[in-house]
Amino acid sequence: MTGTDREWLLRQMIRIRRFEERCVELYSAARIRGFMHLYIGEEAVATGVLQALRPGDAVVSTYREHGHALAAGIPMEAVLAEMFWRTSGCSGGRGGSMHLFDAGRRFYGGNAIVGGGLPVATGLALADTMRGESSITVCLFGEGALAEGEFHESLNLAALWRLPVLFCCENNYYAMGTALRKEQAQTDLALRAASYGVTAWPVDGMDALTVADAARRAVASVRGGSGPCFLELRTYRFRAHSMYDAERYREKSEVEQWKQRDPIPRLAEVLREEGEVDEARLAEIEAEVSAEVEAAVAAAEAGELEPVEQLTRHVYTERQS
Ligand SMILES: Cc1ncc(C[n+]2csc(CCOP(=O)(O)OP(=O)(O)O)c2C)c(N)n1
Ligand SMILES: [Mg+2]
Repeated sequence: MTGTDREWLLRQMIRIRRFEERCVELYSAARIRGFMHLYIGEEAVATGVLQALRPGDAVVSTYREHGHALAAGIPMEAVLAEMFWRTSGCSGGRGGSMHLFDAGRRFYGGNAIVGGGLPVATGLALADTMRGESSITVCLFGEGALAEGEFHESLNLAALWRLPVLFCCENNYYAMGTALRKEQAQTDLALRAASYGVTAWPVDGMDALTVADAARRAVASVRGGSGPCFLELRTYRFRAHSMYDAERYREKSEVEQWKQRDPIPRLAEVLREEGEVDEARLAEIEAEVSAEVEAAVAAAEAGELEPVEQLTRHVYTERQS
């Protein structure tokens, strides 16, 4: 990777982190309401995976998708406006935090259903193949999805039909309060994917450079027609499952240990050591990101709510006159 690419990774991770830290404040002030799931700690996955894509590739995500949406290029203003339910939001204010969507960028959500994205991604890849397109589909999901039938159906069909899907499992070791080790006998998730004939391997999901390398290799293989790949990205969420969670299922010391592997200072340190950024450059990036976040807040605050008369739009087919 060139120095510019590596700085891009760092900048994206900082954008996601600062954005969500601001979202916590806005949530506490009741400016954002409803469910909200933070990605803090997992930023190396979204940035490392999505940098490997080309325009025209599709992305399917989960309810923990602010980072995926930002790294996929959806403007921060459109993401935050969506969380404020404004018409200027990327889903027209009808989706909120869990349903960020941007068909133009081929970002197909944001999905509240655990495992719900896997068949969507498999179907998108099938459609692209039938149309003769060279695009691929990346599907991001938590390790909780492996307990769903959709995981097994999707991996089987994608492998059987050699579809261009990159399955990216964000293994943060917990599905709400359920620890992976208490739920599954086989916790080597790449092995489980491999049993379907899918090329699969585990990746250190706390290191953006490692994720980026793995994603590039996997994307090249998928685009080259070798069928689907599966990456088990081992990561950790530093915050609660959602905004309401007493976190009684894990020790504080475990969280602290994982924080030692925070992907942002880790990459900043590498770039500093190799002379690609210095303190002044880091401060500049932070200042630019802070200005971007504040501009997004101001734009979201100023955005309009959809008039009540239009609430049934997109629910029923509109009568053609
Ligand atoms: C089909 C289905 N079952 C249960 C739920 C409730 N639920 C919401 S999030 C979640 C945990 C999923 O964990 P994981 O897939 O590991 O993703 P993470 O939240 O860790 O990113 C569950 C069980 C749901 N949304 N959908
Ligand atoms: Mg999980």
